[in-house]
Amino acid sequence: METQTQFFRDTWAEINLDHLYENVKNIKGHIPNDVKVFAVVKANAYGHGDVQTSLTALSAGAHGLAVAFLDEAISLRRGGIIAPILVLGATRPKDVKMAADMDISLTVFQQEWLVEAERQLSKGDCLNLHIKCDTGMGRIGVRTTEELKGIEKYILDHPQFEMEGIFTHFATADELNDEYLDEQLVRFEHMLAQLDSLPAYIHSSNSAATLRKTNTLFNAVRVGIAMYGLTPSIEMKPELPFPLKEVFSLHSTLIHTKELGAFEKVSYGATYQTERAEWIGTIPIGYADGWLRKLQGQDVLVDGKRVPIVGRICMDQCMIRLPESRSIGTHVTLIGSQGEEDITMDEIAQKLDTINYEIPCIISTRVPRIYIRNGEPAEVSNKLLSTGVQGQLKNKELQDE
Ligand code: PMH
Repeated sequence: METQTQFFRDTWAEINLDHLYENVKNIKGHIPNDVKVFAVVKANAYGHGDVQTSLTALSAGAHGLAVAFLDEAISLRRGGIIAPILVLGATRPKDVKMAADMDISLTVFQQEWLVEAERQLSKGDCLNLHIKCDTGMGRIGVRTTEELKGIEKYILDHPQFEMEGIFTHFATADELNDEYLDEQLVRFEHMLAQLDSLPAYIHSSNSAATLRKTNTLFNAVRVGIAMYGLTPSIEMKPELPFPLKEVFSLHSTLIHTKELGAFEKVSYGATYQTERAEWIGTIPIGYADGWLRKLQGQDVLVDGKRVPIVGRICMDQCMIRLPESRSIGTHVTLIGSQGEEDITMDEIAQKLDTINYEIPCIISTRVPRIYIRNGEPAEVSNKLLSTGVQGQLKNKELQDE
């Protein structure tokens, strides 16, 4: 693989598709054969890369894909994906024709939406719909059986619509106390009982429920975080039915080192001062890459050892304190392992007072992703450069005209 020609900086993320494959296989193995897996690949597959992640998840036995917005579904179709795709969030009625034409399933939770959507569709169109029930998440979804029956009837009465699925989403599946989840489940089952006939897909489980609550599986599950090798919550860690393997790791390279004398300052605000003579290295990653300023003081790995980030994190660079002189080009791991040492996504999440979900999502598209397949770097996605090059070509075309 000629990575050199595909990105031009010393910072990158590695997306281990072998780990993703194994996680999906293990999830499949954990649930009954007839329960279908929808791989949740919204938000560019939680920052991992939508098309590459989707193809691997599908090859490991996922049945379909789920995203938040129609744009994300279109991106997958344009990437050549033919598997079922469900948009979990709201879609504007004026955009439904696009979804029908691209065989993308949408979520419905308002009857007025159906009335408007119908106007966009022609005879012969078929739009697949999943009804969303709000059983206690309070986000989107029908809350009453009247609303549900109204939507069901409208769909059945209009041949442009197909009722393909019904679903709900749990608010507390990652907590070990099941009280609220059980309440939501009862409400969902009550709603299902109101339907004249059950659609093809009935689903409620995210990763947490899929891993720990067999009575929530129905005939399909929507799995995101576990597929990426991350545990839905810290309290679930001891409960995992099989080990999850982290897919995303983050890397950089020493681009500059120097020995500073005692009492020298480092970075904006001069917040760090050397105590004695110290080796300070610079790595080309900063808050514009999603390596946020709050990570000041966080360890990174150099030669298998932890060393701290010192001074403020800048937009594009930050500094680390090295135990001794190191050569330019030395590999620095910010998330992932080197030798015996490991910096997990959970460690970074804890430092940022957040959940592991947020971390790969906020590593910006300025960071190229290298895909590892069969243990080898197989492909690079550099969203920044691909749009940049197109932009340049457009400019050139304009100049030539
Ligand atoms: N289904 C829906 C409707 C979701 O919103 C999500 C994740 C999933 C399934 C997958 O959940 P998992 O990654 O825990 O398996 N949604 C979000 C969210 O909106 N904020 O964080 C995760």
